[in-house]
Amino acid sequence: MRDIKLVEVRSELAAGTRGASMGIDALKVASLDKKSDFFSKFDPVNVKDANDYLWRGNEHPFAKYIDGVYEVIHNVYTTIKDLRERRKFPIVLAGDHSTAAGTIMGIKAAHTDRRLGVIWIDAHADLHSPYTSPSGNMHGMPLAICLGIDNLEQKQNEPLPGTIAYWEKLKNLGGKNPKIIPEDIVFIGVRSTEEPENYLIRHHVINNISVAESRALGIRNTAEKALHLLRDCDQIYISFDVDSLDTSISKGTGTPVPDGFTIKEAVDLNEALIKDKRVCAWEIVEVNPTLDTENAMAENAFEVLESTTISLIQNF
Ligand code: HAR
Ligand code: MN
Ligand code: MN
Ligand code: MN
Repeated sequence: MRDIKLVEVRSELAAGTRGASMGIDALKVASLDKKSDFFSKFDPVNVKDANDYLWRGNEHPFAKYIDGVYEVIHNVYTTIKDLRERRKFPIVLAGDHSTAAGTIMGIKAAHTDRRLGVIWIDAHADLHSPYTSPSGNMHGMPLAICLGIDNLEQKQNEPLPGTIAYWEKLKNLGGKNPKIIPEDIVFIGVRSTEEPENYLIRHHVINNISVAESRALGIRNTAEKALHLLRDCDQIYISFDVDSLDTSISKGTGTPVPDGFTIKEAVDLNEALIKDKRVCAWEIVEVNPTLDTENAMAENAFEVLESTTISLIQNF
């Protein structure tokens, strides 16, 4: 029996549009509207956010609010490390996706000897550094933080010395760098990347199972393929960014991208993936109800959250 712990992180600073910190509460509203008792079953841990930085102004154009983002990632890291040391299974509900860096650091720090694989279900590759980011939004950077990759070969920006100091601190948070290696990442549904990311994907041969390939394979075989690609890993973390879903489903996320997964595909995919006994944490991010109509994205995302959790409980 898995000992599930819900972790709530109202992260906000690393997205380009405001409102992702309300995503968790939108999921709760969705659960009530659907008359689900899901949230009554868990006593969540709340990770402290740093959203007050929004009122202090941003001093880091190529890594916006990196001082506040650092605090939140640090808080997520210590929370997840503690939970994994106590053999809990974290289900992380977060706002912006930068928190995934803290989740990865925490999992790794709790069991440094275990090789960690990452299944990243997202429209984006989130492989930028302050040297390459087109937006300076740090939700596009969590995998680069954990890989310890600056990608200076593809340098576009000249970050300020103060920004670089924070970036170095971030990469070194949570023990020895890197926490993961490129071959232990499997992207699913990535379809909106910039050239500096494409360079890394090519150079390190990072696997991406596209939406089209998933459909050709069938969702079950897609899950099997992803898990097989990580056959040398001892533990696996799944990160589900709701912008992996198709834009037809909802506008309620900061950076929607066309040609994504249907809800049924996302449900089937996550249900299948979480049955692998090496999976040790699951995360859902980037619901933004302020961009939405009638909470549609949260209602859809809640279906994925609930069905994935039930699959986890039923399988163990
Ligand atoms: N790659 C773009 C950037 O860095 C878009 C970032 C991504 N948005 C996310 N991450 N939601 O998955 O600006
Ligand atoms: Mn993302
Ligand atoms: Mn995304
Ligand atoms: Mn290499």
